[in-house]
Amino acid sequence: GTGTLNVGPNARSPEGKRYLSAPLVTQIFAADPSAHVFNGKIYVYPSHDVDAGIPDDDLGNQYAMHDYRVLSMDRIGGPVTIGPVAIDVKDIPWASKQAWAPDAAYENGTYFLFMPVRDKQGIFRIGVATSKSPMGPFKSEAAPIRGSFSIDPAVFTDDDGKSYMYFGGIWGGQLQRWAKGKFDPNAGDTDLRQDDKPALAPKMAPMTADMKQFAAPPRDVVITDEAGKPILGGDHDRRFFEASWVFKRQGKYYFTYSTGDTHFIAYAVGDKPTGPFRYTGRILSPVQGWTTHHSIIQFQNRWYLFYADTQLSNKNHLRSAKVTEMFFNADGTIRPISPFQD
Ligand code: FUB
Repeated sequence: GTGTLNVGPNARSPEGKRYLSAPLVTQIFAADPSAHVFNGKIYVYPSHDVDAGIPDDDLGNQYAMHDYRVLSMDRIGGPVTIGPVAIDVKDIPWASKQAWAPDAAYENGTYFLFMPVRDKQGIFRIGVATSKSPMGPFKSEAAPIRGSFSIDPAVFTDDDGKSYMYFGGIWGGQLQRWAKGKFDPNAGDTDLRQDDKPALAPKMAPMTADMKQFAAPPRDVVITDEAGKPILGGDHDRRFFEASWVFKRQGKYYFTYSTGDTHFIAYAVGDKPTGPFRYTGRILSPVQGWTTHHSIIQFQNRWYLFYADTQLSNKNHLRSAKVTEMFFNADGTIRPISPFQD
């Protein structure tokens, strides 16, 4: 019951800090919140965290989620509806386990759920499921997206109607095993271990008009430093780890992501959806818990950051989605957010 949860006005982090925001819901654990505005309403597509009793490791085996549920709300701060199971891994014909951070999109009367899940060989692939309702239930395609791999899909639709999927994650997300173009199970559990070489890049691919396949092979999303040089693998404060999210504001494209083992949400800015993107700064300092994974939406002329922490559980794999307003400076930079009040 919620009686044992660390929630309410007296809630404090293990370091005694007050939280910036309260969990959106306390009845279930919900992480990696991908928020969207459909028909004037906010829908959040999170991972649905459960406790499988698996100890923490660097590959994230403790993140053993097996279904998705959708959250919805009419306004920020209003009541949140928790949808029923939108799709279960057992109803994804190609999948085996670990239903990780999803995303969603709407196109031409259909809602799409994009799902990174391990296939029967244990390799992460990205699948698509469809519904006529934003809450689901969603019906899976028979096979994952051809040429898809790794985790954390984020679909961005540009003003011209073209959609792109950004994806990838190192360590448990397996991106390092694809560095040579095909899956290498011996490529290690973390990264390339080449700290003075460009870091592993997130990937992007344009989507077909039916949103079910890549229209071209995935290519690197290049993130550069101030001098235009690729961020290096050893630069753990700035290099891409996982959790891509792209939005557009005043003609600029913001590629936002998690730095993983340094626990920042960072951003890089570019002039085209294909990049390159120049590292610009941090959006969110470390939350309580190991992972940090967010989304950003504009709703009724304000910008909001959705994120997650372990306020309710103090366990890395039992996370709670939260939201806070996000502000821009006149030069387009984002005012950094702390997830704590003091
Ligand atoms: O929630 C499982 C995985 O952990 C996600 O896919 C990553 O982004 C990280 O949050």
